[in-house]
Amino acid sequence: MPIQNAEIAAIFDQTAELLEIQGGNPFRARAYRRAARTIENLPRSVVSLLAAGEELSELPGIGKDLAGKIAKIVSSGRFDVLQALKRKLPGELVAMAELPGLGPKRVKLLYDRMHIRKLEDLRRAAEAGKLSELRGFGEKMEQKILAALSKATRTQKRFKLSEAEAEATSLLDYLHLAAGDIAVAGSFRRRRETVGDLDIVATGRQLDALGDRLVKYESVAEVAAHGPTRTTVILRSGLQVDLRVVPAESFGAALLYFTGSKAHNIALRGLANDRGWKLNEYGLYDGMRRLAGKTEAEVYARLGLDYVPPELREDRGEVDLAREHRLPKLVDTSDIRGDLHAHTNWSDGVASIAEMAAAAKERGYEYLAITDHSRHVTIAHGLDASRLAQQIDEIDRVNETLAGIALLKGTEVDILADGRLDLSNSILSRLDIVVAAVHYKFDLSRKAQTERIIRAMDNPHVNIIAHPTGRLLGKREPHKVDMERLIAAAKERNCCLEINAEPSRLDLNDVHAHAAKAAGLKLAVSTDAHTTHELGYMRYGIDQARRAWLEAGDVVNTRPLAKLKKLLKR
Ligand code: DGT
Ligand code: CA
Ligand code: CA
Repeated sequence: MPIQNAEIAAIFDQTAELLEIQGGNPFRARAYRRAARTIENLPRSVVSLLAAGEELSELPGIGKDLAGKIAKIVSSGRFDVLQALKRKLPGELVAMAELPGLGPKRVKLLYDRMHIRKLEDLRRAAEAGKLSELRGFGEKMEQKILAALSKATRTQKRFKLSEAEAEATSLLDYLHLAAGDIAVAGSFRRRRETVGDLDIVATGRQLDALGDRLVKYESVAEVAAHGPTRTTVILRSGLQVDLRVVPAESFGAALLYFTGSKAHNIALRGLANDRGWKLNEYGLYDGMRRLAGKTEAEVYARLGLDYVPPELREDRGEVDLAREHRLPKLVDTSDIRGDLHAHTNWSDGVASIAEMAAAAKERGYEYLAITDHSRHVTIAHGLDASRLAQQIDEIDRVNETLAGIALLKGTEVDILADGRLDLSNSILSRLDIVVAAVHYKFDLSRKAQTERIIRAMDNPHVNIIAHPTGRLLGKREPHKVDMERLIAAAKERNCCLEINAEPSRLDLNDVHAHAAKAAGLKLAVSTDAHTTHELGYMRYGIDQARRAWLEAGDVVNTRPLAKLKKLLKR
């Protein structure tokens, strides 16, 4: 999913807001707001304008400087000016400005006059009726703020795995100097699609040195607890970090305990109890005698189990299989031989066909499918039959110049509301691969949506259904679909379902993908890359495939090219 115009506009609006809170030159804030409105109202996506080589600086309110900034946001997904502002502003002013009724001006007033810089301080002041002493704050406003605050604390935010990973990587880089062994445990290590907080387990020569270092980390917004073996901080992003420092001989037991899941831990403790032993975060014990604890492998072995990869630790039957030496041999990124869903600057991607090919080759792939959008997704600048025919010729030409990697000619064709496809069979028959997807009319009934997608699969050219539920984590609920029926229909028709690896999609999810495997269906793990960089999303798709118990044999793009081509002939 390339960055949308609305997201760029939101980034600029937030930047303007923080500049206003900071109280600097009002013209800077106004310039960002003006640019935000321009971008919001563009008929085409900024990504496609850039891809077409058009000059953004010619748009109203966007000069050379802002045009450069927009290009950087598109390529990196972040805006360093905004990041810097967030780091600079004290406490929770950013979160405060986002509360309904409180914009940047009022937040600045609260800070300047009453030194309120935390949500908690704001709550106390509102409860004590102190806000109405300020100009522009009435009693009504106080009530509104209190209502918004109680809502904000009720829905605790979960972070996408990719977001948590960005935080974890920098934090571990910073901490490891003071640590012996150190690892992020919890849902992060189990590679769940979203993460509630980061649980870090570490050993160190000097136990308390590590916590002392953590509280000094530059992105820490708040220290919630700080003791000799346990420290909890909240980062500026709102992500909580729990650090536990343990003696080296307990590292494995602590890592096991804090990796969880809780249900998996309980199953393991049951096994220990059956033998009259005790398992906790310090080790495995027979009375006072220590049996294991330095490594996880040691604990599993002592319990008579094969080592269970973290992605499987959900108490979904893995403990029994580990005892019977029957755990699946999980698929790994190194098994992947190619990517079957990628975009170029022919539609809403950023890179050329040749650039995507080179990047795929660099990843060691044998093949890459070029699957640009069809016409129906007008915002994505989709291809009609005649442009697709041109692209087919172009891919043939590029293929002749390539060594060591093959481009597959494909499309991500829209599934129309009634299940027909947005391209005719005469052009589809010229392609190596057809990926079909729903991009609109998400609100059909469960029955109608299911039948719409099955009808698309009735077309024998269709190989893969992309992102089958259409969800966007934290943004859009999955559309209603009878997954069991969809899986059975795909199996009957020799069609595949996709695990879309884009970090906010991860669609199918782990549970659905597991059901697909159980039904004997093959899956494609694909990135949906819109830039060369996004080909790297593959590992998030593999994380979910592993959580779904998939082995290399369950994933079509682990096949060598010749075998894959046979599979693609329905
Ligand atoms: P999250 O943070 O909501 O994404 O999910 P987790 O799994 O990281 O959960 P968290 O952070 O509350 O706890 C980390 C691990 O610590 C959890 O996976 C298992 C372990 N744990 C926490 N509380 C308990 C408990 O009461 N009993 C047991 N057996 N383990 C626990
Ligand atoms: Ca956690
Ligand atoms: Ca935790």
